[in-house]
Amino acid sequence: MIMPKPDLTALTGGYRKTPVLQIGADIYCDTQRIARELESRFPNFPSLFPIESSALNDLVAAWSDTALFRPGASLSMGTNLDLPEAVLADRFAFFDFMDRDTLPELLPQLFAQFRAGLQRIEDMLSDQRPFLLGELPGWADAACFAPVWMCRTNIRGATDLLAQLPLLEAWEKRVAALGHGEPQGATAEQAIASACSATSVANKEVISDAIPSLPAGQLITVTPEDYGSVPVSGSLLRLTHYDVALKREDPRVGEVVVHFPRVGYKVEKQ
Ligand SMILES: N[C@@H](CCC(=O)N[C@@H](CS)C(=O)NCC(=O)O)C(=O)O
Repeated sequence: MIMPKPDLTALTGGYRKTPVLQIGADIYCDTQRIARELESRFPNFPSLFPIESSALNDLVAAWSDTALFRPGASLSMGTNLDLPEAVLADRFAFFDFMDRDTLPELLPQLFAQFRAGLQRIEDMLSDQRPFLLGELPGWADAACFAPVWMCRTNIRGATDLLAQLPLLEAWEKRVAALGHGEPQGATAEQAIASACSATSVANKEVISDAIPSLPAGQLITVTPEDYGSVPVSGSLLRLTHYDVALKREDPRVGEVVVHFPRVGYKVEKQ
């Protein structure tokens, strides 16, 4: 739950956020990148990006990951200051947009911001559509469900906010009813063994109009622009307007390719 996360960072090269997707020797960081990978690997499952709302799904998810998540995460911390000190210290160091000393006095403003964000979800559903972008559930629903779940389970005193939003609550039930499939657990040792025995399936592609302009094989770092900004180093394998990927070696996991979204990440020459 807290740093250090030696098994995770052996795979990612330092990225420590939750969640990360691993398939063999390919490691996908950030839900934005994970969703697109699942979409391309499992085309026979119902799409996360229905054709009529494909790019909008990314935009709504980006809003949820910033304007909705930030006050939500701040409230999760600020209404739970009796958590174990090790967890508080880890999260306050990680979420550098919150200040431990001023958080208690900011709670009313954070509740206001979070409530205003929830209202946008209610408004998206105002024409009685079942899901945020239309008839079909998509990535926008999954992404917005997360802060609502956070509200229901972590933020003290916030379930009253949800009770004021009937369309949101009905939508929340529909999304929850989609379920979680049939998950099977794996240990960290199994994950590492799977990386060791697999070879990456990533395609090399560095586009000619990439910014910055870099050759494949260049030693680079990729760093989240927002918080948890640990740089990951390796040699450039992919750079497009959608994603960036680097190849790296680790004594425990062998050669792996670590993938990130392009939006929200810094790519720099080492
Ligand atoms: N933009 C990232 C945000 C990820 C994020 O902030 N995750 C939080 C949990 S909600 C986290 O990593 N918390 C600290 C931890 O799990 O160590 C994504 O969409 O995956």
